[in-house]
Amino acid sequence: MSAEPSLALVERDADGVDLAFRADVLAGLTQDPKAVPARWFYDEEGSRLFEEITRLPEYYPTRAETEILRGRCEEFRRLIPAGRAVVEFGSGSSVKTPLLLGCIEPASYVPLDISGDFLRASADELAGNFPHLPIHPVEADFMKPVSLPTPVADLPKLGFFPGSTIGNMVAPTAVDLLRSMRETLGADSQLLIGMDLIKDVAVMEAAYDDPQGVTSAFNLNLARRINRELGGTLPLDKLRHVARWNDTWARIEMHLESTENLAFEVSGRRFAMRRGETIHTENSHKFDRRSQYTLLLAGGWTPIERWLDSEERFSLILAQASAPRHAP
Ligand code: AVJ
Repeated sequence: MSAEPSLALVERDADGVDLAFRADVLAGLTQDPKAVPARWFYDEEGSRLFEEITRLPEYYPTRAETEILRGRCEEFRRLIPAGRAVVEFGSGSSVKTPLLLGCIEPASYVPLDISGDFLRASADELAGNFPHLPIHPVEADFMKPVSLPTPVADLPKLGFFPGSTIGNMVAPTAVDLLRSMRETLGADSQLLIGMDLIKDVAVMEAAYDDPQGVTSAFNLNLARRINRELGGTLPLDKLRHVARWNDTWARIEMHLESTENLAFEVSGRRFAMRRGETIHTENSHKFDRRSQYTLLLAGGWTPIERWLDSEERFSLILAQASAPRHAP
Protein backbone atom coordinates (compact mmCIF):
# COMPACT_ATOMS: atom_id res chain seq x y z
CA MET A 1 0.00 0.00 0.00
CA SER A 2 2.72 2.52 0.95
CA ALA A 3 4.61 3.75 -2.11
CA GLU A 4 8.27 3.23 -1.27
CA PRO A 5 10.01 6.56 -1.78
CA SER A 6 13.12 6.22 -3.94
CA LEU A 7 15.18 8.39 -1.63
CA ALA A 8 14.74 9.98 1.76
CA LEU A 9 13.95 13.69 1.80
CA VAL A 10 16.16 14.37 4.79
CA GLU A 11 19.75 15.07 3.73
CA ARG A 12 22.39 14.02 6.23
CA ASP A 13 26.16 14.39 6.40
CA ALA A 14 28.56 11.48 7.08
CA ASP A 15 27.86 11.79 10.84
CA GLY A 16 24.11 11.55 10.29
CA VAL A 17 23.49 15.24 11.02
CA ASP A 18 20.33 16.64 9.39
CA LEU A 19 21.81 19.39 7.20
CA ALA A 20 18.67 21.50 7.03
CA PHE A 21 18.32 21.40 10.83
CA ARG A 22 21.92 22.51 11.29
CA ALA A 23 21.61 25.28 8.69
CA ASP A 24 18.39 26.61 10.27
CA VAL A 25 19.80 26.54 13.82
CA LEU A 26 23.14 28.16 12.92
CA ALA A 27 21.47 30.88 10.86
CA GLY A 28 18.83 31.42 13.54
CA LEU A 29 21.33 31.76 16.38
CA THR A 30 23.41 34.20 14.35
CA GLN A 31 20.37 36.46 13.86
CA ASP A 32 19.37 39.20 16.27
CA PRO A 33 16.87 38.47 17.77
CA LYS A 34 17.70 34.75 17.82
CA ALA A 35 15.07 32.40 16.36
CA VAL A 36 14.72 28.73 15.36
CA PRO A 37 11.84 27.56 13.10
CA ALA A 38 9.04 25.75 14.96
CA ARG A 39 9.11 22.77 12.58
CA TRP A 40 12.19 21.45 14.44
CA PHE A 41 10.14 20.78 17.60
CA TYR A 42 8.85 17.53 16.15
CA ASP A 43 11.43 14.83 16.76
CA GLU A 44 10.05 11.69 18.42
CA GLU A 45 10.02 13.21 21.91
CA GLY A 46 8.62 16.52 20.62
CA SER A 47 5.78 14.72 18.84
CA ARG A 48 5.03 12.76 22.00
CA LEU A 49 5.00 15.97 24.07
CA PHE A 50 2.70 17.67 21.54
CA GLU A 51 0.25 14.75 21.86
CA GLU A 52 0.38 15.31 25.63
CA ILE A 53 -0.29 19.05 25.09
CA THR A 54 -3.46 18.25 23.15
CA ARG A 55 -4.85 16.49 26.24
CA LEU A 56 -4.13 19.38 28.66
CA PRO A 57 -7.20 21.14 30.11
CA GLU A 58 -5.66 24.52 29.13
CA TYR A 59 -5.00 23.55 25.49
CA TYR A 60 -8.44 24.10 23.94
CA PRO A 61 -7.71 24.02 20.14
CA THR A 62 -7.75 20.23 19.66
CA ARG A 63 -10.96 19.70 21.63
CA ALA A 64 -12.69 22.69 20.04
CA GLU A 65 -11.81 21.61 16.49
CA THR A 66 -12.83 18.01 17.20
CA GLU A 67 -16.19 19.28 18.50
CA ILE A 68 -16.77 21.09 15.19
CA LEU A 69 -15.80 18.00 13.16
CA ARG A 70 -18.18 15.82 15.22
CA GLY A 71 -21.07 18.26 15.00
CA ARG A 72 -21.05 19.26 11.31
CA CYS A 73 -21.07 15.94 9.51
CA GLU A 74 -24.35 16.66 7.71
CA GLU A 75 -23.10 19.98 6.42
CA PHE A 76 -19.80 18.48 5.25
CA ARG A 77 -21.80 15.87 3.31
CA ARG A 78 -23.90 18.57 1.71
CA LEU A 79 -21.02 20.90 0.77
CA ILE A 80 -18.29 18.40 -0.14
CA PRO A 81 -19.29 16.13 -3.04
CA ALA A 82 -18.66 12.37 -2.71
CA GLY A 83 -15.78 10.89 -4.69
CA ARG A 84 -13.05 13.36 -3.78
CA ALA A 85 -9.45 12.48 -2.95
CA VAL A 86 -8.79 13.87 0.53
CA VAL A 87 -5.25 15.27 0.70
CA GLU A 88 -4.12 15.88 4.28
CA PHE A 89 -1.20 18.27 4.81
CA GLY A 90 0.86 16.86 7.69
CA SER A 91 0.51 13.45 9.33
CA GLY A 92 -3.10 12.54 9.96
CA SER A 93 -4.31 12.70 13.53
CA SER A 94 -5.85 9.54 14.87
CA VAL A 95 -9.00 11.38 15.95
CA LYS A 96 -9.76 14.18 13.47
CA THR A 97 -9.14 12.48 10.14
CA PRO A 98 -11.57 9.55 10.65
CA LEU A 99 -14.29 12.02 11.68
CA LEU A 100 -14.01 13.77 8.32
CA LEU A 101 -13.51 10.64 6.19
CA GLY A 102 -16.48 8.94 7.84
CA CYS A 103 -18.74 11.80 6.72
CA ILE A 104 -18.01 12.56 3.10
CA GLU A 105 -17.59 9.36 1.06
CA PRO A 106 -14.06 10.05 -0.18
CA ALA A 107 -12.62 8.19 -3.21
CA SER A 108 -9.17 8.00 -1.64
CA TYR A 109 -7.00 9.40 1.12
CA VAL A 110 -3.57 10.99 0.51
CA PRO A 111 -1.60 11.87 3.65
CA LEU A 112 1.37 14.14 2.89
CA ASP A 113 4.28 14.43 5.28
CA ILE A 114 8.01 15.06 5.17
CA SER A 115 8.62 12.30 7.73
CA GLY A 116 8.20 8.84 6.20
CA ASP A 117 7.94 7.28 9.67
CA PHE A 118 5.03 9.44 10.85
CA LEU A 119 3.41 8.99 7.45
CA ARG A 120 3.49 5.19 7.52
CA ALA A 121 2.29 5.08 11.14
CA SER A 122 -0.75 7.27 10.47
CA ALA A 123 -1.55 5.57 7.13
CA ASP A 124 -1.45 2.12 8.76
CA GLU A 125 -3.67 3.24 11.61
CA LEU A 126 -6.21 4.74 9.23
CA ALA A 127 -6.22 1.67 6.99
CA GLY A 128 -7.49 -0.33 9.98
CA ASN A 129 -10.54 1.92 10.31
CA PHE A 130 -11.29 2.25 6.58
CA PRO A 131 -10.41 -1.11 5.04
CA HIS A 132 -11.98 -0.25 1.65
CA LEU A 133 -10.52 3.23 1.24
CA PRO A 134 -7.49 3.46 -1.10
CA ILE A 135 -4.65 5.18 0.77
CA HIS A 136 -1.71 6.77 -1.06
CA PRO A 137 0.85 8.20 1.38
CA VAL A 138 3.20 10.76 -0.18
CA GLU A 139 6.53 11.63 1.44
CA ALA A 140 6.96 15.29 0.57
CA ASP A 141 7.59 18.77 1.92
CA PHE A 142 4.11 20.27 1.67
CA MET A 143 5.49 23.82 1.70
CA LYS A 144 6.20 23.25 -2.01
CA PRO A 145 3.82 22.14 -4.78
CA VAL A 146 3.58 18.32 -4.83
CA SER A 147 2.73 16.12 -7.80
CA LEU A 148 0.20 13.53 -6.66
CA PRO A 149 0.30 9.83 -7.63
CA THR A 150 -1.56 8.82 -10.83
CA PRO A 151 -4.53 7.09 -9.15
CA VAL A 152 -5.57 10.39 -7.53
CA ALA A 153 -4.19 12.94 -10.00
CA ASP A 154 -7.43 13.04 -12.02
CA LEU A 155 -9.88 13.06 -9.09
CA PRO A 156 -11.37 16.27 -7.69
CA LYS A 157 -9.65 17.03 -4.39
CA LEU A 158 -10.35 18.22 -0.87
CA GLY A 159 -7.32 19.55 1.02
CA PHE A 160 -7.48 19.03 4.80
CA PHE A 161 -5.25 21.20 7.00
CA PRO A 162 -6.51 21.03 10.60
CA GLY A 163 -4.93 22.17 13.87
CA SER A 164 -4.28 25.82 12.97
CA THR A 165 -0.82 24.83 11.79
CA ILE A 166 -1.19 27.71 9.31
CA GLY A 167 -0.90 29.91 12.43
CA ASN A 168 2.76 28.90 12.81
CA MET A 169 3.56 30.91 9.69
CA VAL A 170 4.04 34.62 9.22
CA ALA A 171 1.72 36.08 6.57
CA PRO A 172 4.02 35.81 3.50
CA THR A 173 4.86 32.17 4.31
CA ALA A 174 1.19 31.35 4.96
CA VAL A 175 0.21 32.86 1.61
CA ASP A 176 3.00 30.94 -0.18
CA LEU A 177 1.72 27.72 1.39
CA LEU A 178 -1.93 28.38 0.47
CA ARG A 179 -0.92 29.13 -3.10
CA SER A 180 1.19 26.01 -3.36
CA MET A 181 -1.73 23.97 -1.94
CA ARG A 182 -3.92 25.40 -4.67
CA GLU A 183 -1.35 24.32 -7.23
CA THR A 184 -1.12 20.83 -5.71
CA LEU A 185 -4.92 20.39 -5.51
CA GLY A 186 -6.02 21.95 -8.80
CA ALA A 187 -8.65 24.29 -10.16
CA ASP A 188 -11.89 22.72 -8.85
CA SER A 189 -10.56 21.74 -5.44
CA GLN A 190 -11.79 22.57 -1.96
CA LEU A 191 -9.86 23.17 1.27
CA LEU A 192 -11.01 22.50 4.84
CA ILE A 193 -8.71 24.44 7.16
CA GLY A 194 -8.62 24.93 10.93
CA MET A 195 -7.74 28.36 12.31
CA ASP A 196 -7.57 29.43 15.94
CA LEU A 197 -9.40 32.59 17.04
CA ILE A 198 -8.33 35.70 18.98
CA LYS A 199 -9.79 35.55 22.49
CA ASP A 200 -9.14 36.49 26.11
CA VAL A 201 -5.36 36.90 26.53
CA ALA A 202 -5.26 34.86 29.75
CA VAL A 203 -6.96 31.93 28.00
CA MET A 204 -4.53 32.03 25.06
CA GLU A 205 -1.45 32.38 27.27
CA ALA A 206 -2.52 29.53 29.58
CA ALA A 207 -2.89 27.25 26.54
CA TYR A 208 0.84 27.77 25.85
CA ASP A 209 2.05 27.88 29.47
CA ASP A 210 0.32 25.12 31.39
CA PRO A 211 1.00 24.72 35.14
CA GLN A 212 1.98 21.05 34.59
CA GLY A 213 4.96 22.26 32.55
CA VAL A 214 4.26 20.10 29.49
CA THR A 215 4.55 23.04 27.06
CA SER A 216 7.72 24.15 28.83
CA ALA A 217 9.16 20.64 28.33
CA PHE A 218 8.07 20.77 24.64
CA ASN A 219 9.89 24.11 24.17
CA LEU A 220 13.02 23.01 26.06
CA ASN A 221 13.10 19.76 24.07
CA LEU A 222 14.22 21.85 21.09
CA ALA A 223 17.34 22.89 23.04
CA ARG A 224 17.86 19.27 24.07
CA ARG A 225 17.57 18.22 20.42
CA ILE A 226 20.13 20.85 19.38
CA ASN A 227 22.52 19.53 22.05
CA ARG A 228 22.04 15.91 21.03
CA GLU A 229 21.98 16.20 17.23
CA LEU A 230 24.24 19.21 16.68
CA GLY A 231 26.79 18.77 19.46
CA GLY A 232 25.33 21.70 21.37
CA THR A 233 26.18 22.82 24.91
CA LEU A 234 23.04 24.85 25.67
CA PRO A 235 22.55 24.80 29.48
CA LEU A 236 18.95 23.56 29.82
CA ASP A 237 18.75 24.64 33.46
CA LYS A 238 19.49 28.25 32.46
CA LEU A 239 16.81 28.52 29.79
CA ARG A 240 13.27 29.38 30.79
CA HIS A 241 10.06 28.73 28.81
CA VAL A 242 8.20 31.96 28.00
CA ALA A 243 4.82 32.20 26.21
CA ARG A 244 3.33 35.65 25.64
CA TRP A 245 0.66 37.31 23.54
CA ASN A 246 1.97 39.78 20.95
CA ASP A 247 -1.04 42.02 20.30
CA THR A 248 0.51 43.87 17.36
CA TRP A 249 0.90 40.70 15.32
CA ALA A 250 -1.99 38.79 16.91
CA ARG A 251 0.08 35.83 17.95
CA ILE A 252 1.28 33.78 20.89
CA GLU A 253 5.06 33.72 20.85
CA MET A 254 7.14 31.06 22.54
CA HIS A 255 10.70 31.85 23.55
CA LEU A 256 13.56 30.29 25.49
CA GLU A 257 14.86 33.03 27.76
CA SER A 258 18.31 32.87 29.35
CA THR A 259 18.29 33.41 33.11
CA GLU A 260 21.92 34.61 33.08
CA ASN A 261 24.67 35.61 30.65
CA LEU A 262 25.54 32.48 28.70
CA ALA A 263 28.19 31.18 26.33
CA PHE A 264 27.63 27.92 24.45
CA GLU A 265 28.56 26.04 21.30
CA VAL A 266 26.58 24.44 18.50
CA SER A 267 28.31 22.45 15.75
CA GLY A 268 31.66 23.86 16.87
CA ARG A 269 30.48 27.48 16.59
CA ARG A 270 30.40 29.78 19.60
CA PHE A 271 27.34 31.79 20.66
CA ALA A 272 26.51 34.09 23.55
CA MET A 273 23.26 35.22 25.18
CA ARG A 274 22.75 38.05 27.62
CA ARG A 275 20.60 37.46 30.70
CA GLY A 276 16.99 38.04 29.59
CA GLU A 277 17.77 37.54 25.89
CA THR A 278 15.58 34.96 24.14
CA ILE A 279 15.57 32.43 21.33
CA HIS A 280 12.21 32.84 19.57
CA THR A 281 10.97 29.30 18.92
CA GLU A 282 7.36 29.59 17.75
CA ASN A 283 4.60 31.89 16.55
CA SER A 284 1.01 30.76 16.83
CA HIS A 285 -1.11 33.35 15.05
CA LYS A 286 -4.74 33.83 16.03
CA PHE A 287 -7.39 35.23 13.70
CA ASP A 288 -10.74 36.93 13.40
CA ARG A 289 -13.14 36.42 10.49
CA ARG A 290 -11.74 39.29 8.44
CA SER A 291 -8.08 38.35 8.88
CA GLN A 292 -8.95 34.74 7.97
CA TYR A 293 -10.75 35.73 4.80
CA THR A 294 -8.02 38.16 3.76
CA LEU A 295 -5.37 35.47 4.22
CA LEU A 296 -7.36 32.81 2.35
CA LEU A 297 -8.22 35.15 -0.54
CA ALA A 298 -4.57 36.23 -0.81
CA GLY A 299 -3.66 32.53 -1.08
CA GLY A 300 -6.14 31.85 -3.89
CA TRP A 301 -9.03 30.38 -1.83
CA THR A 302 -12.60 31.70 -1.58
CA PRO A 303 -14.31 30.91 1.75
CA ILE A 304 -17.70 29.23 1.37
CA GLU A 305 -18.61 28.21 4.92
CA ARG A 306 -17.24 28.83 8.41
CA TRP A 307 -18.01 26.96 11.62
CA LEU A 308 -17.14 27.70 15.26
CA ASP A 309 -17.22 25.44 18.32
CA SER A 310 -19.91 26.09 20.95
CA GLU A 311 -17.57 28.35 22.98
CA GLU A 312 -16.42 30.24 19.85
CA ARG A 313 -12.76 29.53 20.49
CA PHE A 314 -11.78 27.89 17.19
CA SER A 315 -12.95 27.83 13.58
CA LEU A 316 -13.02 25.49 10.65
CA ILE A 317 -13.37 27.04 7.20
CA LEU A 318 -14.37 25.40 3.93
CA ALA A 319 -13.00 27.23 0.88
CA GLN A 320 -12.89 26.59 -2.85
CA ALA A 321 -10.06 27.32 -5.24
CA SER A 322 -10.67 30.86 -6.50
CA ALA A 323 -11.28 31.34 -10.20
CA PRO A 324 -8.67 33.58 -11.85
CA ARG A 325 -9.92 37.19 -11.91
CA HIS A 326 -8.99 39.89 -14.34
CA ALA A 327 -11.17 42.67 -12.94
CA PRO A 328 -12.45 43.69 -9.48
C1 AVJ B 1 0.53 22.26 16.21
C2 AVJ B 1 1.11 24.43 15.52
C3 AVJ B 1 -1.12 23.94 16.04
O1 AVJ B 1 0.54 26.41 17.63
O2 AVJ B 1 -1.03 25.58 18.87
C4 AVJ B 1 1.14 23.80 20.89
C5 AVJ B 1 1.82 23.82 18.40
N1 AVJ B 1 2.96 24.80 20.40
N2 AVJ B 1 1.67 24.30 22.02
C6 AVJ B 1 -0.04 25.46 18.15
C7 AVJ B 1 1.95 24.13 19.85
C8 AVJ B 1 2.78 24.90 21.72
C9 AVJ B 1 0.44 24.03 17.87
N3 AVJ B 1 0.26 23.68 16.42
